Amino acid sequence: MFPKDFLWGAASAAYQIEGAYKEDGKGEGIWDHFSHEPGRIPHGETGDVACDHYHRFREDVALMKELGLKSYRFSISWPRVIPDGCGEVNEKGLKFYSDLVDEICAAGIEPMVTLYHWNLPMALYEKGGWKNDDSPEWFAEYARVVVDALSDRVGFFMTFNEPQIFVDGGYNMGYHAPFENAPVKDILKITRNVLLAHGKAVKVIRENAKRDVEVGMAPTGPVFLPENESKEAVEEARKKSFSINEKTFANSNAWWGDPVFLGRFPEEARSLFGDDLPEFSDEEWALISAPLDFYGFNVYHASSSFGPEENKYSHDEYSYVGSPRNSLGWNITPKVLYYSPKFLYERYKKPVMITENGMANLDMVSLDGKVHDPQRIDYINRYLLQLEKAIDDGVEVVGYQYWSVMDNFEWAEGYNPRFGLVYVDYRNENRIPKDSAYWYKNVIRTNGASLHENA
Ligand code: GCO
Repeated sequence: MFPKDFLWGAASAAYQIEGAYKEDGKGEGIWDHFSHEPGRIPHGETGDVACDHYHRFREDVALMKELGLKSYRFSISWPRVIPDGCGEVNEKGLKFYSDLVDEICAAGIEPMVTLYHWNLPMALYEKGGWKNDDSPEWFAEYARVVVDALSDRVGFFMTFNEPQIFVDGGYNMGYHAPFENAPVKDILKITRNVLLAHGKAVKVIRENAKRDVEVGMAPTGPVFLPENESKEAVEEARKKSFSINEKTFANSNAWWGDPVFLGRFPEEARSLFGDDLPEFSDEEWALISAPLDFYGFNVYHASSSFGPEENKYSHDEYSYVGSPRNSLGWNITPKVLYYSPKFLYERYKKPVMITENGMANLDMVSLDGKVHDPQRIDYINRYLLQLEKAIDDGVEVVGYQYWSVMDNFEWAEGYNPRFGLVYVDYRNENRIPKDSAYWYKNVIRTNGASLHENA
């Protein structure tokens, strides 16, 4: 059973929905900049206009209210609030978020703020971005501005969204802005700065919040499923879910989770990097690992699906020739919503909040003018039943934020993948709640009881 005050919600991120990329004094971010480079995004798509949420937020919040959301997770655009990244504050940009928060609160919805969902101010990138040792201080200053403006009404703050993706994907693998393939020593330096930035921001939030706040982070990371339910198989899956290697360490769970929640690097880190492993003083470790209130986790699919050889099907129940996938080709693996909160809760001993989970689908408007998305309904239903099972087995889970509240700009994939509960026609910005939106409304209304109707 889902707990009484379970936070049923949905999520978004500033660059993916806002548009208004140059309006009211907003500065340029790395996503603004790099999406304009030819060849980066299919069809040259950008977030310049996106869902035009900047101008339509009242209509969007009215829809969220209509769907009965209890919480809404969104992010603040750093360059909208501080155009050069540090220094002068753009009051108009800040007012947009203040008005948005007012609107969300008036709708009876709990606002949840993510400080960093990737659109680093370009002016800071030009100074080295996260490679610059001043970056933790820049971030703390930005956090201070946001907390001063919003913490009288906002009760949930998250520092970073998915350091795995913006560090490994942005600086190592180079498939996200700023599209770099930086050497390992840079990734280690970025790690150091991002961890310190996190710690400093948490301190700023704790010391300056005007009401009681819950503070967390929203990482992601590969979670492996056991091949069967035996104790050995579960231990094997757990071990793989927290292991790191020298190539994709920054994409792992433990690389970020262990420092923040356990105050140390994962065990293998020293043997992998020797003296190159970032050093922190005792005070710095205390700052980085200051207690958080929850472990936010973004999760879409399990990683067990492929065997050890890349692209080889394993023989588990989720990955076989023709197995169910979303429109990005991601495996549909409901059990990841059982095992990921379980593994994270057992290792880090913090309540878990699913800060993102959802399905990209080939949604279209039918002849009747509606958007029928039975696959998404089935996806959420299956996943939530597994989450409920984790709760029944004693895992503390405090909320679920469906990704995403509306269709939006899916980074390097552009606008083709549609994750929303609400369909967006980008030609005219019309919104149409999909069948799944009304279905989710009923899940929320019954606090999850309706999930059992078809199961
Ligand atoms: C991420 C981000 C979201 C994505 C979503 C679907 O996980 O990449 O947090 O911004 O849009 O996860 O890929």
